[in-house]
Amino acid sequence: MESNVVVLAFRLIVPFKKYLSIATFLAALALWQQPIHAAETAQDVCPRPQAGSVVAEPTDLRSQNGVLEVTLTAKNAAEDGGSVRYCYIDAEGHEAPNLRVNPGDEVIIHLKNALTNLASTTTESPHIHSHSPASGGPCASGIMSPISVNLHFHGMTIPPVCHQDDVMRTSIQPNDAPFEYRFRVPADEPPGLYWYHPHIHGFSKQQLLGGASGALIVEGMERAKKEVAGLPERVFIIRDQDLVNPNAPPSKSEPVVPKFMADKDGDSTNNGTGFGKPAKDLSINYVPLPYPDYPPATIEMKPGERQLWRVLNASAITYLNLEVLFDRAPQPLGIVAMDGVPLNQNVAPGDSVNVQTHLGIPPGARIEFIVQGPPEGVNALFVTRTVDTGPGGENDTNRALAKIVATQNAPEPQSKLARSPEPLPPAHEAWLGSVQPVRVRHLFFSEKLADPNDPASAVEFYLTVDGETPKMFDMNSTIPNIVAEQGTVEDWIIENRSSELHAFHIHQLHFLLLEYMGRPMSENFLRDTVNVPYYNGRLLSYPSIRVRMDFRDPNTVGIFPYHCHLLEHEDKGMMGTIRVEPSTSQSPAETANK
Ligand SMILES: [Cu+2]
Repeated sequence: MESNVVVLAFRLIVPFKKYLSIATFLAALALWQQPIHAAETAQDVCPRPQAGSVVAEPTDLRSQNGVLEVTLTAKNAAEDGGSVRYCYIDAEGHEAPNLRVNPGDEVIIHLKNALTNLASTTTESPHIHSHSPASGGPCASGIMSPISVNLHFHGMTIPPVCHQDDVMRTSIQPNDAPFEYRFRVPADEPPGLYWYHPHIHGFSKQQLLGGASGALIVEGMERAKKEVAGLPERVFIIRDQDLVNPNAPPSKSEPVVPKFMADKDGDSTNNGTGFGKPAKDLSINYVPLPYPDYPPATIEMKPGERQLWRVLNASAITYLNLEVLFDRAPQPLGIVAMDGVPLNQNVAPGDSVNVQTHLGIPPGARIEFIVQGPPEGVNALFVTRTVDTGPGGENDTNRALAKIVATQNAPEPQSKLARSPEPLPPAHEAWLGSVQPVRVRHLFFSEKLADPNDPASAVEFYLTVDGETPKMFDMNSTIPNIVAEQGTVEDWIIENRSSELHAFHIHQLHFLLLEYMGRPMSENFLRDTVNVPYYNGRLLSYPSIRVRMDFRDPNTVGIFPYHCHLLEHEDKGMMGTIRVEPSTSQSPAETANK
């Protein structure tokens, strides 16, 4: 069955021509990220494992008596190649800890900004504003610089206000006092994998590439999916980063990419072959997987053991297409949740576990699935296959993430799901698919060269409400692009008029994918990030998706963004804002209570 979008979204479309280059922008960025000569190295500040290491689980920080209180410090340091590492460190020095909470818990995070300005003192850095009391403080300044920091709790239905999940104005500067985030996990937040990352517009890509991200887990998956009760669980965070060996030729074991498909800087734009130089290196729980040989990390499991794998694509721009291979044969993976939402919670009885052999995951998305470990002695790999991102997209190559080693001596995973869980109460809201939308909106992704006559000029990125003139998102704009009303649901049709993939994401809520490329979908789960296929120049209409947006939760009231989750695109303008106004009518439930 190809009806599942996990498969559909990545059906190969043969690229025809490539013409967009991001190299100019990358080079310009690198110019002011000059290495500093300080006693502390990047390895001291944000330590990272060696290539080939055993994949270690991030440290678990669990809520106690209904409260999770942690201190996170944002740090950075220049690497030799000119890239900058970023990390969030907890009070004990653990990098990117897993924040584990229960529905209804209170979360308190003291966020300290210990970022240093790594720009050369002789070069003026772009967009860096000095912080002064006049700027309004962390809740109002809106300062967006490479040394500003904040937190977005991706996927969580919590209010878009300062100290909770606002990213439009909230910005903490290096000299600010520790900033307090304090919010309550909604009692009905679906159990699953969410994540935290900085959302400093203009600098998101750079901070994510540097490694600033971590997992936020709402406990209780076993209460929604009895199939995972008692299973050991693993959290795998796939991040991307600048190439460690940017000038290396491809590995000799790879087929040669025909010259006409290679980009002028090597291979960093999509050549459609699955080989050649990728746009970015990947890492798994910070174990680097550097081009050109991609030495895999190591995952140890007991032979034949079943585990729940929770995989977060925390990449800034790299798509994943995950597979588990035993002696080169793809293995069945039992999907239980997407984007933090368990499958089939609200609809009529049906398949509870969706079995697939490959899993397409756009940047920002998460997938949780049951894996059975290999028997001892079998050559097993966890890989990502190439993704055709379109002629204008990045080259996301085939590569191994980890070899899976079956051994009786494998350590017990540090976290296990409860064996006899109490089932979750039934949802109190109607399934989104059965609610009548109050309106249909049309939006589109598009791109334009800043100078149409110069193919080397910068690319501008737009996400536009149909009927308006495309323009790059302006952080200073106070007029929302869309106004909606709490308590309603809307259908949005989102087109892609560009020659590369984009990943649509909206804060504060989940949506239901109704149509993909004009074909109706029957998904029994919700998403917060979805791939939008690219235009190949030959189709009679632009590729599109149709999603049902859910504004029923009172926590969606306020102003928040929607954007492309390829963060280079977001940083360069592919974003808009929505204002959800309080409901003007009483909900049927409120009326019934009177
Ligand atoms: Cu995009």
